[in-house]
Amino acid sequence: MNAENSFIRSNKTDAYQHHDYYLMDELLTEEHILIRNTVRDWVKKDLSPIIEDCAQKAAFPHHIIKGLADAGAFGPQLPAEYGCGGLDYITYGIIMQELERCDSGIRSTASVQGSLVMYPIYKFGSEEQKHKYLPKLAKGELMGCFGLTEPNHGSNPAGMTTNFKDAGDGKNVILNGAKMWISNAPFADIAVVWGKNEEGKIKGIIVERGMEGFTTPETHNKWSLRASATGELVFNDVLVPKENILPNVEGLKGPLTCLNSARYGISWGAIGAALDCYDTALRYSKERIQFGRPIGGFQLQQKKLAEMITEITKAQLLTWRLGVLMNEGRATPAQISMAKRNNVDLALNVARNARQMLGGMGITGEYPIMRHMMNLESVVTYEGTHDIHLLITGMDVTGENAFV
Ligand code: TGC
Ligand code: FAD
Repeated sequence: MNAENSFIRSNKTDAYQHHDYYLMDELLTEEHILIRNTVRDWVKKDLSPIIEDCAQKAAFPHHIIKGLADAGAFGPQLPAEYGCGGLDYITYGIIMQELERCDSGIRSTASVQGSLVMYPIYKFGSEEQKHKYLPKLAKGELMGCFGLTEPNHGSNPAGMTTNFKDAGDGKNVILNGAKMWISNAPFADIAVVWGKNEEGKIKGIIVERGMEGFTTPETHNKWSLRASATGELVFNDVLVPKENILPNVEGLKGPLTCLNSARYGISWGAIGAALDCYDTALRYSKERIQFGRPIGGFQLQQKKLAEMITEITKAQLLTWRLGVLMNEGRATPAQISMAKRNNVDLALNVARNARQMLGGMGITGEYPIMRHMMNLESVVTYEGTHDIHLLITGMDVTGENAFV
């Protein structure tokens, strides 16, 4: 390494600097900024130094769960009376963005816990279920997962075959079936599972680790979200108490309502991954010398950076407005789909261009870009694929349903 090109850094140092091209911070409250700074500081101190190793080893860092809980990452938008944050949707988005600025897999862990496990229990659960589970989930004393996707039913969850029937003992149902691609499954203490009852109606049911016939084999050999644990949920005549059924929802709108909250969080999170790639490429472009000058002085590299910050800024505006609509209870599922699709797509494009800007260094773990890029290949697929969200927007604007 020559002195001119002294840019090579340890991947344990997080030198991220804040980017706010349109002065969006003026639209935030002091509390939003305080929470953002707190989460960012924690990420820089405790998460960034270990994340590359975790991804290389395909290991979820279990020891950070308490830190995530203390940072308020589990259900910040749910009411304080159940031990949750009692904060607004913009705060929730900000926390997801700070986590995904480090790694989409860590944001996934928090999204699943807050939006796909705590939210359905809060929204559709009985008072007993809420008091039993929510305070412990908020503190990270219990971790959860969300089982909707099946081996033969991904984009089309209505076709699910997981089912439960009355056990005939007055107390339990018998659950059978399998879920696939489930984030947090290998270590979750509880699973919110969507299955059909004897009438063929979709219901949510809370399954606890340790119930006989319930197993959670881990999915290996992922090239993406390697710091997040993914697995299956297998139910083989599992006896589950009837009191574990979520009483207050029936039909596909149950799980899809939870996805609205999680997709909203992803729309903020993906901007975090994009910002980290942009920040890395910008800094590199000022330090990497070729043909006797920093590569940031070449027009083709400036074009890449200018387009990155333009798209990031547009996404920041879209997402902030969506947050306001969420707070007012006016955001529609189609608006959320548009933001999820747009922001993940832009983040992938930013990552791909940033990787090119780093040349050969872009493929190494010395920089976070390739990890973000690979992670985003999952984010563009889960919670509804890029194409499914386009069809949701298409249906919304035309009134014609392309899914039937
Ligand atoms: P469709 O007939 O349109 O709707 C069935 C019922 O659901 C209602 N509904 C919604 N309700 C709330 N929010 C939404 N976003 C809703 N979308 C639809 C609808 O009104 C209807 O209600 P009702 O009362 O009339 O019964 O359903 P469809 O079968 O035609 O499917 C529509 C489609 C394709 C858009 C939907 O199924 C879909 O979104 N597919 C994508 C599946 C998906 O996103 N799976 C995600 C799995 S979880 C995950 O990936 C977690 S990753 C976690 C991480 O690590 O971060
Ligand atoms: P398919 O539905 O088989 O789709 C394959 C392709 O066909 C896609 O390109 C899709 O866009 C396209 N396609 C499908 N239908 C149509 C159509 N009507 N028109 C046009 N194109 C169409 N699920 C959970 O329930 N819980 C989780 O915690 C969870 N975590 C995940 C973590 C990871 C790392 C991954 C990769 C997935 C996770 N998922 C989870 C599953 C995820 O939601 C599904 O992978 C996703 O919904 C797509 O389903 P599929 O993989 O079966 O693809």
